[in-house]
Amino acid sequence: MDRALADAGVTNQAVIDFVTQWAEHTGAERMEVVSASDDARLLQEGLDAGELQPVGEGMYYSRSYSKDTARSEERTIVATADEQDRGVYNNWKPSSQVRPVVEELMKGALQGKTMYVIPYLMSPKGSDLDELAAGVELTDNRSVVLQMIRMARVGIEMIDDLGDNFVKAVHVTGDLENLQQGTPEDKRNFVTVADERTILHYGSSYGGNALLGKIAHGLRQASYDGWKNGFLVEQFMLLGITDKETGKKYNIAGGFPSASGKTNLAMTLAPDALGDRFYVEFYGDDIAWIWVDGDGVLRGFNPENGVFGVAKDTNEKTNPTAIDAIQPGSGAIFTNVAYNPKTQDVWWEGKGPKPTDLDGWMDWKGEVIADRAPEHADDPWAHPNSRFTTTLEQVPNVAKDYDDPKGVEIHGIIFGGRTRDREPLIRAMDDTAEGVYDGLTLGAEATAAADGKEGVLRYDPMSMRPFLSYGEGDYAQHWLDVIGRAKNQPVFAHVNWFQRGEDGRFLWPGYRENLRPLVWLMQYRAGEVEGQQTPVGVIPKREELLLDGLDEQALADLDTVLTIDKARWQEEMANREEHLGQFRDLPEEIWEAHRRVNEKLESF
Ligand code: GTP
Ligand code: SPV
Ligand code: MN
Repeated sequence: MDRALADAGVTNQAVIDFVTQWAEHTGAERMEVVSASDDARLLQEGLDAGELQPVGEGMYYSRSYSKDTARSEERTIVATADEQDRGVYNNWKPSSQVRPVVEELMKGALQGKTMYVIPYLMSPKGSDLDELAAGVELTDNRSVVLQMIRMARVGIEMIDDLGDNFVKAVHVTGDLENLQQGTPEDKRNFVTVADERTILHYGSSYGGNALLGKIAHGLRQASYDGWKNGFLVEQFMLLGITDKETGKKYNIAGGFPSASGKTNLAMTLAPDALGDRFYVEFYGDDIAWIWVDGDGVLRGFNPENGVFGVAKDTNEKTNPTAIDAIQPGSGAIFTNVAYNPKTQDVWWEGKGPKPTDLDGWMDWKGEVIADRAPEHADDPWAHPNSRFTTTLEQVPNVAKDYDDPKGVEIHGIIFGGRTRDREPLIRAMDDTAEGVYDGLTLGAEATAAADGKEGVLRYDPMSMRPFLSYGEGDYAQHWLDVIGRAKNQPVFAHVNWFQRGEDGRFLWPGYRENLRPLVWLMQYRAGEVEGQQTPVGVIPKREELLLDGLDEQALADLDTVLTIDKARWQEEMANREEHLGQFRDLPEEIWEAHRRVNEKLESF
């Protein structure tokens, strides 16, 4: 075991101690320290073992166990020694109570197996946050290693010089067919011991449950670290828009709940979407770390190295950029989509026409589609939370400075979600407290990204509900403190691409067209348009939006998505009061913002 560490060039004694202790505890038979340069070999091993299947040249398919296809929010716990860290949403438990439970589940669990050691950095190397971005994930699962290589910067050289400053992350897959997922006897436990910077996840090989650098560290642990160290960690996309006419560039960060449009927004606003005037650059699609630098400038970066995107409805028309990023040779991995071993092809709902020749096609469960019983004929081929994994490098409009450890200036912060009524296309807010209040009251329909939640209306503060690590009142105060320190106050906005008509259709075409309201927001911030005041923010005047090329139906529906429904909003305000009322120590500034909006609505 020690040899494996020495051969891999690990000299950091704290890493050696951590790995050795867990190798003993789990009883691992072998150990392998991995780096990004091991990718080709591990892919071949995965293919040979049947864990992966080829998709054309240089792309891969994997299927996870059918009861293990999304994050489990009920089984996710934040543990610390201090009960003050208990929030409404973080599922807080005392670490003295939960740590022993997971440790017991992991004891001896790797007998006869290989323990992969994944040293990683959740940041571009060389940032001021390196010490908080470093981690070592231990896992028994080769597919998890391959995903981590895509999603993080992996290799001992990333962290060997950082001493004990790394997150200790242990992942054990467990016997997936005998974990009683979703029953009262559920054995899965996904624990972040935030004050010990330790992550212990047992019982899944899927995405946010298993790629510990991404969600458990990059969002959950990091939000705790950010609270203690003065920066924000959010489930945000990050993009830049340049107006070639004025030469100005605006960077916008934004929170949308899981599977609600971050990847698509950050990627698909391709340069040609609105004629030739704007240039759009991709920075990140799921996580942003945001801070105020020594000059008082609000900045942020994407700590990830890749994209773990929702496959459903990704196609040449909705998101050509994503399609470009998952071409032969890209190294992309598709998970839980439909697969055809004969043609080595993949398919998902909304990819394009459904294959008419069923020969060879298998659905996300691995069942032969041609053999389906009649009552299952219309079941989806792909799981609604099926995904593709690819690296930032593969994204054609990735920003030149995407891996600059200094990050980029942030000019705007937006929130949005799946909201079928009430929320207009866009409303801007200049006041920071009102912007923070707006984020805290983000309400939307939940999606298939979490087990058993699809369609339920719920509040999801800043889109961080599943990832919050401490109390919401403290979280709100932290937001006010960090943004308050910036000399470049960002403009805030709430957007909604998902308003529906009475017939259920989306009233706004969305996807690439979402550039139009964002351009309006840039122009609003620059004082080039003034919009119209409403109690809940400034919304565009119809003529201020760039409408060239927008289709007839969208033009006809436009007035509806630019309307504030007073009665519906007043109903919402009562719900908000109840929602905010649950939070301990909510700052008075947030209540004041709530009351201001209420008063404005009354006289509207
Ligand atoms: P996570 O990775 O789970 O955090 O999700 P995300 O917020 O990045 O979601 P993503 O962009 O992958 O979108 C999820 C689903 O919403 C996909 O099926 C998209 O096709 C769909 N979607 C995204 N943008 C739009 C839009 O503007 N309009 C409509 N109607 N659907 C959209
Ligand atoms: C999400 O669920 O918000 C994701 C995907 O980004 S996962 O990595 O599975 O958490
Ligand atoms: Mn996400």
